[in-house]
Amino acid sequence: MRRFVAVGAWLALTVAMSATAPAPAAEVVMADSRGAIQTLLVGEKFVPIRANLYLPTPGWKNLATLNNASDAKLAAAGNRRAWSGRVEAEPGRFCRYDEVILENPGQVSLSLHSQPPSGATILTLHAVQKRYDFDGFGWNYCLGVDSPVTAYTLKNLRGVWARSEMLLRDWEPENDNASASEVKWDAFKSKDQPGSKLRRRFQLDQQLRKHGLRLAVSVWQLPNWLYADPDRPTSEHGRRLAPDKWPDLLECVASCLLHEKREYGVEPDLFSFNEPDIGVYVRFSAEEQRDLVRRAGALFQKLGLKTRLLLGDTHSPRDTHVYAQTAADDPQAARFVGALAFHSWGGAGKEQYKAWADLAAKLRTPLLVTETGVDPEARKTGVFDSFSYGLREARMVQELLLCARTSETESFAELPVVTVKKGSQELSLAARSLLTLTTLPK
Ligand SMILES: [Ca+2]
Repeated sequence: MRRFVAVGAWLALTVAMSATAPAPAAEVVMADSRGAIQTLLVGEKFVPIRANLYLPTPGWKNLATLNNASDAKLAAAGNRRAWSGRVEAEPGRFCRYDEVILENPGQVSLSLHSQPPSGATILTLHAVQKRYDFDGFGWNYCLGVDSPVTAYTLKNLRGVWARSEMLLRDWEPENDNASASEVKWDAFKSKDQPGSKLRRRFQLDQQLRKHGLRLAVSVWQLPNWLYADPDRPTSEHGRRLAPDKWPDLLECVASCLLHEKREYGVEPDLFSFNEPDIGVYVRFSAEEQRDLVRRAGALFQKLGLKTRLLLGDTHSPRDTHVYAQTAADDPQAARFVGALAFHSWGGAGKEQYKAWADLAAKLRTPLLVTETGVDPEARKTGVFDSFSYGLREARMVQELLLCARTSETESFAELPVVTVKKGSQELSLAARSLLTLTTLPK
């Protein structure tokens, strides 16, 4: 799909002046030969200011900017400088741009416009062709749940799903007893104290339910005593469950779910381990995940829990469907799968997304994108707080919607087909039962 965005920007920078200061000289904008602004010189001080033009480009390479401009021309007269040129948004297709900077005492004005290549884009809504389903968006409440972001998003955003963390390290920091079949409830319940992180977690799940959200809970970390390598740092990836601790793990998870059901009236819809394919922070082989689905699914059913297994929940969308395939191919496991999921970090090709959609169709379950985003480190670096990152993320969501395909699950509501036509190219937006959970900043 060819995408162009016409970007217009106007910026006025006013520099505070003392009333007793002498008449100021004009401020000076430092820009390169193409018009990309580097700094602003105010008096004798340099103020680092960046202004640029960003164009979405196909695939996952960097966005085209003024740094890629060609045929740039500069015309200067008095306090006015004007640049014009063109930026290659994709091979052989150029956007024109015009930029004007006016420098006045105490104020600098900038205008920046681009024009997409000519040619009409036709959008047609086929309202009678109802073939696809899209459940909606959701949110991850796994990090910084006490931040204002949680309260704000619950109040202001309409979601369908939410994902929270199952805190097994807080639930069973030490083994309750030597038997995995006898739950020592007093030991467990004593961990659920007023003001504890664990209590807050259960209360948050209650809040999410009150907002009408369906709920998936995921385990990130185990208590150290359940790991095969209990002395390794908790932050390391790829740690494994001790082979003889399977019954203890299942007791730990099931008792946590039972406690939440009895004391808080909440039964999560789905349960998973976060990114088990690479072990953030518990690694399971594909066969081990199949066994987890079989064993946990059977135990939940025996205990009367409605919670089903979320299969996959992999760290990336690229060819990772193979990891989930093992459990999907096993009838004893597949019957306990409530949904299929991957994380979209780094993006994927159309065929790679389609492979996930095919697997979801085979399982006849919804396909969830339980973490949607471009860069998993963005919340640490703050890079998400930029125009270019926002564009990349918007494009990713669009591609997720495009590449997931027809739902064969008839019980779901359906959405109409939309066709986009530009020149000789035409494509249909096809969303099957798909959910994206945005990862909220900490
Ligand atoms: Ca135990």
